[in-house]
Amino acid sequence: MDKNNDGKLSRAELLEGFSETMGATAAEIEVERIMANCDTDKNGHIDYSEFINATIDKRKLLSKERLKAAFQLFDRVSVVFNNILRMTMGLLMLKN
Ligand SMILES: [Ca+2]
Ligand SMILES: [Ca+2]
Repeated sequence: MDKNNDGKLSRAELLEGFSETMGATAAEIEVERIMANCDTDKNGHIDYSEFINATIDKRKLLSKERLKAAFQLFDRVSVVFNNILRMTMGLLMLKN
């Protein structure tokens, strides 16, 4: 999904990726949600630290079910992000 391999996901890259698996309108909604939740400095890109911060900030608020839903969402975003989230979830499961 990271088409230009700069280690960040732009809004356009996300939209392009999601458009391959769902309708344009649904893709737009998904991307808006991801940008709103993860792009904390609002520069239009999601980088690794923002992704990790979003995951860690929410771990106290999210139930395991919601975490699982977030996991499924990001499962479609990127294999790399997916692996990071798997590790994070593994740590959370151990703590709980
Ligand atoms: Ca990129
Ligand atoms: Ca950003």
